[in-house]
Amino acid sequence: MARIAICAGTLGDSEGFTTAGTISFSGGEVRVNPTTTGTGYIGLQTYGSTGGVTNWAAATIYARAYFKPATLPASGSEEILRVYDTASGNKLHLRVTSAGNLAAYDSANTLLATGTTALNTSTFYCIEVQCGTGASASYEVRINGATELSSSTANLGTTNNGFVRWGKPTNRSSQSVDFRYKWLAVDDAAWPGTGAMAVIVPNGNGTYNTVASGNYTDVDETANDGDTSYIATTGTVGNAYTATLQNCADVSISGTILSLRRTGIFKRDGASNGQVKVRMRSNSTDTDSAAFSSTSAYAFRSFINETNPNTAAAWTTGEIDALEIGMVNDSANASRMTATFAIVEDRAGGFNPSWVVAANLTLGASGVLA
Ligand SMILES: [Ca+2]
Ligand SMILES: [Ca+2]
Ligand SMILES: [Ca+2]
Repeated sequence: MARIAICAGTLGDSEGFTTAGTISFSGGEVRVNPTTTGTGYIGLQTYGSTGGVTNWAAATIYARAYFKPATLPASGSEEILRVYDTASGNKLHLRVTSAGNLAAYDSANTLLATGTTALNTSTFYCIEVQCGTGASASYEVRINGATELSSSTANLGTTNNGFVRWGKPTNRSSQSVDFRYKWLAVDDAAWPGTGAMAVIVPNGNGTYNTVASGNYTDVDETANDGDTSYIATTGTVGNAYTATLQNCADVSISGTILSLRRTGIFKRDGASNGQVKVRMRSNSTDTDSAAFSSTSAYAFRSFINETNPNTAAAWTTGEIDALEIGMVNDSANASRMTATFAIVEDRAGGFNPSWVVAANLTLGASGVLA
């Protein structure tokens, strides 16, 4: 295994993941800014065999986010990440103190250690956290690739990792904070390292276009618009739709491709549940997901590929430029797709996390100043 979740944080919504409390998505960032005792978070899980979000069950996970503490707690410390087991029990959490230092706590919420690096309120840092399993197990926290905190004898609980929440999941010191996140990744085999993400959206109708209504302009928005615009299938099994997508150069993707997540957002078209598959077309070969039901509410379906399933080798930017994604109808009942897109993660993206971004500038989708 490898990448088990990625979230660009730039689409304008939660990209299918669970959120709670004070959280918003704009300007290419995930913003968690609860006041005083308030909380807020985005929870990252993985995508099951039919693309729905579900807990993982990994003995060790490596979670990464680019993190900027725009407002630190005025006193004490507040959580910025919590790792949960498969039964929603505590494993490990990370706080930032009023001085900008990271502090790690074990499954009993007991302080393990406080770091010495002071995080600046105007800088994005690549924060990575390894969390193992066991009453005496390994954890490590890295800032921009350098070890900040670690132990091989931490009490991280005996139940495997289930999910993580970035943000302030629990109130600790009753302090207002303003935390910014982007480019969230979780891996179950290795440190994610640096990685920028960009989103490519439909820009034309592709190879397949046997639908009842709609075209690529109805599925090209980032924050999905529900029933305002959508593609509706016919009730014929095997009828399909694929869209062409923006090219890598359009969104500043270059170099080594680490992963590609393809997502569609589906519901039924009518009173009866339908059944659909997500289709991806690369090098004139179709890769279809397992079939899943479309129901009365829109649901995200996502699949991650670190390699191109057509070649079993790393993605090339040329292959991504020629990629098509869409859906296959697999039922006598019709279904709707309101949006589809792919999130592409590359190694560098031209982004140096040590850059200080001036207050009047913002970072674009791949970390280029916009
Ligand atoms: Ca549109
Ligand atoms: Ca293209
Ligand atoms: Ca739409």
